[in-house]
Amino acid sequence: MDAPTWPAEFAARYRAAGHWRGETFGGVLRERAAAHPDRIALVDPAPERRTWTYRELDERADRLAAGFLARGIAKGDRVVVQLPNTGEFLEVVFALFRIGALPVYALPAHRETEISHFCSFAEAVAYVVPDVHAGFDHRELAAKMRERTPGLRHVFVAGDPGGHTALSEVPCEPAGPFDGPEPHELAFLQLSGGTTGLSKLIPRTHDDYLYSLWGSNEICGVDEDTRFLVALPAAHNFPMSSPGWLGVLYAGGTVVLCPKPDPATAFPLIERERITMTGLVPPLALVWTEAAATAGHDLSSLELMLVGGAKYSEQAARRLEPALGCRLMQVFGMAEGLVNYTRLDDDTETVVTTQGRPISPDDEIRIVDDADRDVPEGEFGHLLTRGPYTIRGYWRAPDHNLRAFTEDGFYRTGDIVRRTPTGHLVVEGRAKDQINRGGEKIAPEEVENIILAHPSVHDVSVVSVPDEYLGERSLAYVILRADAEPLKPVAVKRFVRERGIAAYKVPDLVEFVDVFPQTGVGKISKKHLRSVAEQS
Ligand code: J2J
Repeated sequence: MDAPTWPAEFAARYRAAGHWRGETFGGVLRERAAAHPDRIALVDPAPERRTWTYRELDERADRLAAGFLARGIAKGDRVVVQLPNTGEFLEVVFALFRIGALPVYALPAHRETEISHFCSFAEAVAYVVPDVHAGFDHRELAAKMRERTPGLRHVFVAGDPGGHTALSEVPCEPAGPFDGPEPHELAFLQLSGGTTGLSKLIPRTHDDYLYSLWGSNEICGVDEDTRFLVALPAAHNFPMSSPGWLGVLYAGGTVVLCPKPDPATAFPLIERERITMTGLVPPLALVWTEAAATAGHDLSSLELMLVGGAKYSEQAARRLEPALGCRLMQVFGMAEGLVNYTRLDDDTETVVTTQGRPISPDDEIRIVDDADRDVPEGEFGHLLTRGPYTIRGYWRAPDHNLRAFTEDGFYRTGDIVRRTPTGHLVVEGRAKDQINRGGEKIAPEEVENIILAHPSVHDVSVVSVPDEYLGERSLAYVILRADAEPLKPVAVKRFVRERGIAAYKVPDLVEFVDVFPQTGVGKISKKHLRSVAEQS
């Protein structure tokens, strides 16, 4: 088996409670297309405004699915999808959902290091890319991946294909019915933020994810009148599911894709498309809050703004509602499952000082000390969780799963939280070795391994340092070899960048030191390093 799943008695309980409804993504789109074929499902505003009705999206997914099948992509196959916020992204994933092939959601910022890992670890048969995005030619990267990954049989390009296959050539007439996935089967592989080296893959089923969608829709008030702006990268779990574009399509609303999340791009779209809801990470929420007063755009259609992905400061949270003229909802979620929201009827204090409470009455929450003993109510500790949409294990990672999950199936989130008397969680910090750079997660070990490959470097430790705008930035402490020529910080950064890695993982700061602070057992103390960094 590729990943542990819910024990039978839990699955039966979640079905009996009505959480798992026995639907699939492909089936849901089909039903919505039958119920309201001519309603607009999707708007891609750039470079020319394109729209898809529910019927068009459904037909398009069918034709693409037929084309993928004809090229030998089958149920259970993995397909790395790296597309920006464009209509093709949704067409491709719905086509794959229909076949039961599993999208592996790469982010547009990912480069050689990450993509190579996804292609080889997931044993992907296909890789879907744009031609050129944000000045980067994805076709060249794709060519390298094909050379390096023998099982990678296809590269599909949205746009000019170069030497690969144009996505526009793929669709064809469906040749007849085929076996799609069952509701309890996997729908896709989402990415973990990662703590130990490269990202783990998160196996999500149709049943469990769809439950998190309709639970989110209820809480956020999503319905067919919702017009949702996808401002963050559509492949990220937050804009996909909380309630995200998948939640909005589930409810029969309209999804509008935003090519870039800056106010200059987003505000005119909000005005023109009469956007009612969107979601942002805290640094962007800050920028929008500051820009709203002078932007000169009518944002009055906006009813709800979700902010999550990283800690949102109370002061910033207090300023959002008056500046943007909409409700704020904080969301504390994770691609592994558990999602918490403040509620529409929570008072302002709760909305600005907490990160919300779980979606489901069947989300089990434990807050424990280092020895896994429950802490007294109201005190802070490690957050463990188990429930109807939280995975029981990562994909093909049995050793890691032993550490990341308790024996009875609770996921160790790595977050330090406390619970208020109303059941809301407050995120106090993090125990996992991860940097949260404005919502973008960095596994220090992944960056350390790259820097260690530099011939002049003896040792390295990457830690987070506080940052007013991003919350955290990354700092690499580097010990050079005794015989090495001195290096400049910029040379280390260039070395990392040239290795091919997402730009947000390149260390913001580099400092050369002679020794790291040590703990009693001789291991580098990240906690200590962080406090040294904070004082300097
Ligand atoms: C503090 N830390 C937070 C918050 C996430 C909705 C929203 C976010 C994500 C996400 C998501 C936080 N305050 N409000 O998938 O559906 C940190 C925690 C958490 C980790 C998960 C969703 N919201 N975090 O951010 O998988 O440390 O999901 O464990 O990217 O982000 O990261 P990720």
